[in-house]
Amino acid sequence: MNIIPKPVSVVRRDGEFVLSASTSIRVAPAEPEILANGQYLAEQLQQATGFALPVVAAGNAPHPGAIELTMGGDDPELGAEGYTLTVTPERVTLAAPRPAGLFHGVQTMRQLLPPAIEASTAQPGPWPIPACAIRDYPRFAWRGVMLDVARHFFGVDVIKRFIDLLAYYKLNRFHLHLTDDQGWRIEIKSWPQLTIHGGSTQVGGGPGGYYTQEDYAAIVAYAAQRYITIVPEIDMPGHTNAALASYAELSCDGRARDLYTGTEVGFSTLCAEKEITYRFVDDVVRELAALTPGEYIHLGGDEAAATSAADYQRFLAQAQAIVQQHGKRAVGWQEMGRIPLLPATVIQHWLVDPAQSEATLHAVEQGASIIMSPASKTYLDMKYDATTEWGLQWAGFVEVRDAYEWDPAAVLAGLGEEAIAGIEGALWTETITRRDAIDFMTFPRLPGLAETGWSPRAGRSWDEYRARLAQHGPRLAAFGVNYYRSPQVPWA
Ligand code: TNX
Repeated sequence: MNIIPKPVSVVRRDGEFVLSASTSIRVAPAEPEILANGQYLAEQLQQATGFALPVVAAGNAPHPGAIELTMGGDDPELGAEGYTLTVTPERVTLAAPRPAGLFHGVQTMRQLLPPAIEASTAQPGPWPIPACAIRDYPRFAWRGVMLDVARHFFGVDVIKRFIDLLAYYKLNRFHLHLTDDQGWRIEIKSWPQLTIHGGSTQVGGGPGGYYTQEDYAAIVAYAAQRYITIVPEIDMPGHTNAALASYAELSCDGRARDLYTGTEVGFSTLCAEKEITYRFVDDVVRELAALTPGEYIHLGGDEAAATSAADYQRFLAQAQAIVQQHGKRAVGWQEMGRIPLLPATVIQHWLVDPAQSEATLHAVEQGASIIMSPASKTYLDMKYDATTEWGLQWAGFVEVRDAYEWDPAAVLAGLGEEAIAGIEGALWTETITRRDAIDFMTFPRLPGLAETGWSPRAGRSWDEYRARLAQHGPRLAAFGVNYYRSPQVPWA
C-alpha cells in the first residue's frame, strides 16, 4: 500500500480482488457525471490490461466481480473531495458524496494496482487489488501547481499530459502563468498584437507561441474533466514587456518596447496614469473570464520594481475591481498583500526573506486567505543540488526531502491553518526548454507537495514517505516520466 498522498485512514484486510476480463464497472445512480467517472476508470485500465470493461448502471443487488461507483449520502467530513474505498475479494466499492471524490478514489484504485497498470501497451498482469478499507479527504482545498508558459512556451499536448500527472496525485488547481516580459501566450481578440507580436519569441530567442482561445478552452475542459480548476495569470503591472512591445500606448512615454529574450526582472510597467491601461485590463479580463469557469483570475503583482508605490496601489485597486466586475476573485503574489485588498482576494506567499513576511501578514489581517508557495520548499525550478542540469538556485537547493518535510501552518508565526487556502508549487521556465526538463524538475518533488497539501499533518514522516515514494519510481517510469533519481530515495 504505497498510496501518495497518504490517505486519512487505511486498514489492510486479508485477500485481494483480481481484475479480469469479466470485471464490470457498475455505477449508481446512472447520472452523467458518475458514468463519466466510470468511463474514465475503464479507459485508465484498458491500455495495460487489454480489458474493455463495460460501464453499466448498477442494479439493486451488489454484483460479485464488479467495481461499484456510488455517489450520494451525507458525510460532511468527506466534503466535496473525499471518498471511501472498500476492497474485498468479491468486489470493489468506491463511494463519495460528490463526483470529485469519486475521481480521487479512482486515482487511489490505480495506485493499489501493480505499477504496470500505467503502461501504454498491453502487459501480462495479473491485476490484484489488495483487500482494504480506505477513508480519505484532503487537508487543504487548494492543491496546485503553476507552470510558466511565458518564458518558454509549451503546447497543448504537453499541458494535457502534465494535467494527467497532477490528477494522479489529487491536485486540483493548475495555475498557468500566461504572460511575462518575454511572451504573451493567450489570444485576446480585442488586442490581437499581444500574441501576434508579443507571443513571437521567448527566453533565448526561440519562436515562442501562444494558445488560441480554442486551445485554452480545450485545456480548461480537459482539466475540468479531471476536477482541476485552471487559474490563469496575467502578470501586471510589472512583467509586461511583451504587452508594451505590442502596444506603444500602454507605456507612459508612448514608445513601443523591443521584444525581450533575456531573464532579468523588474524593468517593465504598464502606465497606471493612463485611462487606456484600464480599458486594456478590462478587455483582457473580460475575454479571459468568459473562457474560465473557475472562480479565480491571477493578477500577478510581483516584482513591480519599475512601478512607484502609489501607482502600484492605484493600478491594483482598479485591477481587483475589474476582476470582481467580471464575476471572479483576484489572486495576487505576496507583494500585493501590502495594499488594500478586496474581501475576496487571495494572496500567494512566496518570498523566503523574513523581512518580506509583513506583506503576507498584512493580507491575513485584512482577512485574505493565503496560498503557501514558499520558494525554498515549493519552487520546482530550484536545482536539487549543484549537479542539476536545469534550474536556478536563488532560494537554495530543494532536494526531495526539503520539498516534503515542511508544514504550511508552521512557515510564518501569525499564519495558521485557518488562514491557509492550501499550497502550490511553481515551475518557472527561464532554463526549462523541453518536456523532459519539465518532468525532471517536477518529479519526484510533486508527489511530496501533493501529500503536504492533502494528508493529515499528524503521522507524516520522511522515512515512511520515502519508502512509499520509492515504489512510485516504476509507476513514473511506466508513464514515461523522466524523473530525478534522487539519492535520498531507496528506489524500487
Ligand atoms: C521570481 S516567484 C519570480 C519569477 C521568476 C522566479 C524564478 C515570482 C512571483 N516571481 O518572475 O521566474 O523568481 O525562480
